[in-house]
Amino acid sequence: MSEKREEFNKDGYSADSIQALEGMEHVRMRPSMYIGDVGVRGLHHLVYEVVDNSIDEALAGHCDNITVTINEDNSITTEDDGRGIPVGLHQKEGVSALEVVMTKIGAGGKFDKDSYKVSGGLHGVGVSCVNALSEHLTATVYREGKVWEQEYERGKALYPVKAIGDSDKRGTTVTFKPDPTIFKQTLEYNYDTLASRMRELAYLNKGITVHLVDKRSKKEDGSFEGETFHSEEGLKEFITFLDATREPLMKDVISFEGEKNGVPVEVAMIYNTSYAENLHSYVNNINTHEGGTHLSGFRRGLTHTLKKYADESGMLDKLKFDIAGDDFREGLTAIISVKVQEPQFEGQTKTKLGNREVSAAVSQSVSEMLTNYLEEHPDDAKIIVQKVILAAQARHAAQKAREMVQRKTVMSIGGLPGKLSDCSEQDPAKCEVYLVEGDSAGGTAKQGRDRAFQAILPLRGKILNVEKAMTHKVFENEEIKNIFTALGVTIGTEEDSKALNLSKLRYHKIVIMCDADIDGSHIETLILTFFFRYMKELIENGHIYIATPPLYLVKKGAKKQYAWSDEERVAIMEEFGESSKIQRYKGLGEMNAEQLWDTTMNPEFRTLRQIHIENGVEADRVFSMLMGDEVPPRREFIEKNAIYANIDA
Ligand code: 0RA
Repeated sequence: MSEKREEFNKDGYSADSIQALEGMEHVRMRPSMYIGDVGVRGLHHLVYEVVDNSIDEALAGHCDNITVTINEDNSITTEDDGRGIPVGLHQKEGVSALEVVMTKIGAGGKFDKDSYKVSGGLHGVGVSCVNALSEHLTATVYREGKVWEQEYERGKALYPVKAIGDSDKRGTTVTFKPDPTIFKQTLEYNYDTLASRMRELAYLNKGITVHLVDKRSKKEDGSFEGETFHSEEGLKEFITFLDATREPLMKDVISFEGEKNGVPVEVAMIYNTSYAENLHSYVNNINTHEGGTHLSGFRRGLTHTLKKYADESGMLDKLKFDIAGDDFREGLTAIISVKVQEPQFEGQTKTKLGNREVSAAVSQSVSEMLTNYLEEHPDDAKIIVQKVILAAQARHAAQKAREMVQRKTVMSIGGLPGKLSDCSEQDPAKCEVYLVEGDSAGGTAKQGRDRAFQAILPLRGKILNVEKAMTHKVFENEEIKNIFTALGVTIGTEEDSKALNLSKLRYHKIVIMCDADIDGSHIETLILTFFFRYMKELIENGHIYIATPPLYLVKKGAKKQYAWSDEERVAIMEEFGESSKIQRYKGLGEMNAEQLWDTTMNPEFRTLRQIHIENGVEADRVFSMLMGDEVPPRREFIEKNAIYANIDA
């Protein structure tokens, strides 16, 4: 690299790289524009961004292994055995290609036109963005018999790339430590979050091996916690993993892959005995949870093919009902993964594919491949058609039940459930409703609340497990009807029987308040399952919260303090000294109205946990596992609880 040195000024930068720096400054000024947010999500996003580069290298056929290590200090190291980022002079920029990749926004792998580059994180911003947002980053490249290195601080190179040794290895290693002045909320990596993403990447890119190592936790034998993810069959195995606790209707997962009009399409699907539709779609390894053209293409191809097959089989001849699109997807779990060269992302969270051409490509691929499959597997074909007929029958029953709910909702005055104690405020943005476990706690909450803006809806004991119930049973259930009418939410339009209408939502905060024990957690999960399956948008729009009642009251004389955990209790007892008295709250019912207000309902002091969906695919799997047929390992879930975020609200 020595002959290039003259081109650097005294700080080691060429004129062009100064321009690049301005881009980097912009990333630091507006990080959310590049990585979504600077909270937990953004922090994890940094890892995905770096790993995506290695995945690209693997997709180009040059890399088999990727290792992600969470270091003891919560810095991250990613290693791959690819070709290594080039270290030679980049003609236009006048510095090494490595420095360009690391310090120029949007540089990516542009100088390698042959590579089939389709991955790239949610925002596709590249590793330079991670560099800009790291207090320190080291890039090490093994290439051409040498080890090359360059370090950076907050995106600025500390010295030109240098050779630091010899090696016959090939690959790229990046270690970065997120900048605490940017990530103010937390710097701590969550193992499970990274594990879900690495597992997902292994399923989406079959053949690649992804290792995850957590150096923060040592096992008894001295090795570190970690997992290795590898899938030979890709999406097919992903479906098996997702549906592990559902009962399949067929022996094998249906899977196919092909390419239409330059769009590679991969699909895997299975029908199970449940009533839920679980479609997950990906574009360039990104979960498009708002769907888009690839998903609508899949739906169209599926409906068209199955309908044609069913018509021709004569199985529909005696049917008195029409068959709707939904009916073809009841009990269906499917994953659609496409690779698009220039994806256009739309929607609120930029996770909806907009490219029009993809719709036809997917629909044609699915039609062709599924038609072949049905012809070759007549037994499976018959099972699917029977399931569709059952779904159509159930839908008609559900339609009737739903109309009942609607009718009640429309007449809003007098139509509200008798058990609802409404608030006086009319502006939904200022209103809250507490869904309270049990009538007695409901009574306490009613006394304790601020009736100006807090409404109370007591729910009787365990609400229906919607995961196991047919749709019409859900709409016939008293408690669930009450939730719909109290919230002012209606469901189903002419075109889409599952569309939610939230325009008349009566409360912007919906707070689930249950006992702080295992039963309470179970009820919480039942209610969350209901929202996840039937009113997902309420979760996505941030309307759903969980109240956190205290576990203990510690008293000494006139002094009293509440504790939400055993550690807190111990700390308070130490502070109060000997002879402090402890009351353990086994349920909401043991608190009086004033205590409930002080600890759990008063906006000034309470902590509400806002529910958000971190990973829709994983959330789907967890709900089906918890609430499906198999005895649920609920306790473990409640302790680990991956879908909650603790946020003050
Ligand atoms: C562009 C060209 C070449 C390699 C890469 C990019 C590359 C980038 C990353 C990022 C992480 N790991 C990576 N591995 C490789 C190689 C071009 C060549 O050798 O001909």
